[in-house]
Amino acid sequence: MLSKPDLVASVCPHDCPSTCALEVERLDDRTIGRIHGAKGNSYTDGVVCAKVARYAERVHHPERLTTPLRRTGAKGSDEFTPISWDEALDEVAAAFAQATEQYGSESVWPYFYAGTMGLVQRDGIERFRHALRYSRQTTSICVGTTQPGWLAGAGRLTGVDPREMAESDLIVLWSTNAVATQINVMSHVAKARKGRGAKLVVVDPYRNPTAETADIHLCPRPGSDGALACAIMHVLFRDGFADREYLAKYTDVPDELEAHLETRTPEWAAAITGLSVDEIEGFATLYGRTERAFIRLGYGLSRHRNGAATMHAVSCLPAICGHWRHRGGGALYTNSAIYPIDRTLMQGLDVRDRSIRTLDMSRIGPVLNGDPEDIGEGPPVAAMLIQNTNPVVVAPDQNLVRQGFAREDLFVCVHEQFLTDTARYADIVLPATTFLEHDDLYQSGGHSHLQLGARIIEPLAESRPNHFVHCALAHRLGGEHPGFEMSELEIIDATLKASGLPDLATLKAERWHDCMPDFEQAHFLDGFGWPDGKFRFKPDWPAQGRLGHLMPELPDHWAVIEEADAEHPFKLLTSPARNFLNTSFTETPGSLQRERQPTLRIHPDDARELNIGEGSGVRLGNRRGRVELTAMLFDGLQRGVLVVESIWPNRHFKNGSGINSLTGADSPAPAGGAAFHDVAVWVEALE
Ligand SMILES: Nc1nc2c(c(=O)[nH]1)N[C@H]1C(S)=C(S)[C@@H](COP(=O)(O)OP(=O)(O)OC[C@H]3O[C@@H](n4cnc5c(=O)[nH]c(N)nc54)[C@H](O)[C@@H]3O)O[C@H]1N2
Ligand SMILES: Nc1nc2c(c(=O)[nH]1)N[C@H]1C(S)=C(S)[C@@H](COP(=O)(O)OP(=O)(O)OC[C@H]3O[C@@H](n4cnc5c(=O)[nH]c(N)nc54)[C@H](O)[C@@H]3O)O[C@H]1N2
Ligand code: SF4
Ligand SMILES: [Mo]
Repeated sequence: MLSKPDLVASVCPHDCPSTCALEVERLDDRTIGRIHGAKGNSYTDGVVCAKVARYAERVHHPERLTTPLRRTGAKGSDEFTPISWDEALDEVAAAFAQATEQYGSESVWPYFYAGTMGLVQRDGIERFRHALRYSRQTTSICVGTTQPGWLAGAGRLTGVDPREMAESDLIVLWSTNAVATQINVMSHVAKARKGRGAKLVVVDPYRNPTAETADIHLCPRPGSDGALACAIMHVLFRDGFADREYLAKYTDVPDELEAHLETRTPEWAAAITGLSVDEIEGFATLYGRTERAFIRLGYGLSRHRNGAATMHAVSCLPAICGHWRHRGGGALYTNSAIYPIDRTLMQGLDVRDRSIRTLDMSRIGPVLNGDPEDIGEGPPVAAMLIQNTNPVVVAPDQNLVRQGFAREDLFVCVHEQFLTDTARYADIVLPATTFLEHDDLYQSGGHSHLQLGARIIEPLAESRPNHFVHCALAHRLGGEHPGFEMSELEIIDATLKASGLPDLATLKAERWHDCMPDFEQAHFLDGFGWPDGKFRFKPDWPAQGRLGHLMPELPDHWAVIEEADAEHPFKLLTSPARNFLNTSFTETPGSLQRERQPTLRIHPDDARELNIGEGSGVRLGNRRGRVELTAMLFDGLQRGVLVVESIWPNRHFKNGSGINSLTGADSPAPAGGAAFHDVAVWVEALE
C-alpha cells in the first residue's frame, strides 16, 4: 500500500494517455504538497510528469475561480461581478428554457471535452443533454481521425499491452512526442533499451525531445507518412519479410495489396516525404527482421486532412510481417475499448434519442455562425453550457469561433477552474473543483487500469463539481433521470456493479483494477474485430463516416493535405508543448517559466532568406488569420517546415490572436475532426 502515511491515493484526470496513478502529499484538509507517481502501479511505476508533480501551483493558484460570476463588460472582456450560486443557476436555467421555447430544445448545445477524463464529471453532461433533448455533440476534436483510422484495419480500439514494450527489441514511436505528452512510455522504452539493447526509432517531422533520445530519427514532411508506410511495405514484400502464412490466415487482400504497392517504391516515397531512399530502406529492413517490433502510434500523423488514411496505412505494418504473433511485437494506438463499463447511468443512454441532431464540436466556429453545412434547416445554437474545454483557444479557425462567441443573441455558461479565454465570452461563469476536490472513476487509453480517484481536499471557496451543475440545472429544467438523484460515489458503485466489475469498496481498497485482455486477444491472435477475424488492408471506409467514399481503397499517400504553394510556402505544425497540457497549466508559474513565450521554430536557411534572426518578431499568416510571435532558429526539421509548440492562450501572442487562427475547420474524412498540423502559411519578419 502507500509508502508514507501522509501520501493519499489519487489519479491524474488530465487529457493524457498515461492516466497516472498518483500519491499526493496531503498537508491538511485544504492543502497539498508535491505529487508523486504510484510505485506500486505497473504502468505508472513511480513516474509522473513535472507539471503534475508541481500541481500545488495549479490547485492553490491565486487566480482559481472562487464564486459564480455574471458578465458586466463586453463579450471577451474580463469584466464580471460575483453572484450567488442560486442566482447563477436560475439565470442559466431561464436562458435554456427561453431558447427551448423560442427555437426548440435543439437550440441548446451542451459542449464538453476532456479537461477532466473522469467518467462521472466529464460524461454526466451527456445525461443532462439527453434528459432535456438538447443537441448532441460529435466528440471529434482529438480522436476524429485516429479512431476511424485504427478501426478501419483492426476493427477494435485495442492493442498490445504497453508494458510489453519492455520485452521489445525495436520500439517505434510514430508521431508521439512521448517525452512531452506521455512520459511513462519512456520508462517502458528505457527498460527495453537497458534490458535487451532495444533500438528506439522516432518518426516525427521535427527533432522534438523524444527524437533527441532516439537511435534513429526519421523526419518526414508533415502529412507524408502514408507514403512512408507504403514504401516500407513495398520493401517488406520485395525482400521476403512478408509472413505469407500469417497474411493468408489473418488478412483480407494481401495479394491485391502487394500488387498495389509495386509502384510505391522507396524512390517514390523519398520524393514525397523528403527522406532519403537509404533511410527508408534501412528502417524497412530493420523493421522486417525484428520480430519483437512494437509500434506506439500517437496522434500527430492523424491531424492532417489525410490523417485517417495515414493512420490506417501505418497500422498495416505489423500485419505484413506477422509481428503481432510475438511478445513485444505488434502495435498500440489505444486500449480505450478494453473496459467493460456499462455507461447507461453515467451518460443517460437510456434517455438518448438518436433522432436529435448532432453537431461536430470541431466545427464550433461554423456552427455558431449558422453554417448551413452544419445546421441545415435546424435552429441556430442559442444557448450553451461548456465544461472541461476552452474552445476559444483550442478549436480550429479561431477567428470564426470568436465571431460566433461574440454573438449578442448567444447565451453562454462556462463552468471552469480559471477565467479562460472561453470563460471571458460567457454570460455566466461557474467555479469548478479540481480532481483533488471531487470523486471520480478513471479508465485509460494508454494502459489498462480502471482507477478510483476520491476527493482528498475540501473544495476551494464556492467551487463545485460538474456533477453538481448537471443535477442542479436538470432539477430546475425538469430533466428526469435517476443519475440526478445520486452522488458521484453512488453512480460509480452502481456502474461498477452493473458492469460486473469489482464494486466501489473493492476498488477503493485495491486502488485499481487491471482490465488488460490476455495475450491472444491483445495480439488479435483470436482474430481482428471483424466477423471474419481478418485485418482489413482494404477498409470499408464509407462505414467509418459520411466522407468515407472519398478515401483511397488501399493504403496510399492521399494527396488532400493543405499543400504549400507560392503564396503559402511553409507547412506549420502546432505540436504540444512539454509544460502545458493543451491550455491547462498555461496559468502555472513553473510551466510559464519553462515555456517562456510563443515561439516559432524555423530552419536557419529559411530564416536567413527572410531576414529573420534568433529572437526576431515574426508574423505567420494565411487566408484564415495572422499570428505574431518570436523566432527561434532550429535545424531539426526540413526546410519549409515550421513548428509552434502550443497551445498558448491567445493573449500571449503579440497580436492577441492564437495559433488556431491559422488552422482550418474543414472536416477531414471520413468522420470529421481537426487537421491541427496541416496548415500552409507565409512567414515575414516584423519590423
Ligand atoms: N505536455 C503535454 N502533454 C499532452 C498534451 C499537451 O498539450 N502537452 N496534450 C494531450 C492530448 S489532448 C493528446 S491528444 C496527446 C497527444 O499527444 P501525441 O500522441 O504525442 O500527438 P500530437 O500531440 O498530435 O503530436 C505528436 C507528434 O506528432 C508530430 N506530427 C505532426 N504531424 C505529423 C506527421 O504528419 N507525421 C508524423 N510522423 N508526426 C507528426 C508532432 O510534431 C508531434 O511531435 O497528448 C496529451 N498530452
Ligand atoms: N493548434 C492546436 N490545437 C489543438 C491541438 C493541437 O495539437 N494544436 N490539440 C487538440 C486536442 S488533441 C485536444 S484534446 C483539444 C483539447 O482542448 P481542451 O479540451 O479545451 O483542453 P484544455 O485547453 O486543457 O482545457 C480544458 C479545460 O477544462 C478545465 N477543467 C479541468 N477539469 C475540470 C473539471 O473537472 N470541471 C470543469 N468544469 N472544468 C475543468 C481546465 O481548467 C481547462 O481550462 O485541443 C485541440 N487543439
Ligand atoms: S499529465 Fe499525463 S504524464 Fe502527467 S501526471 Fe497526468 S497522466 Fe501522468
Ligand atoms: Mo487530445
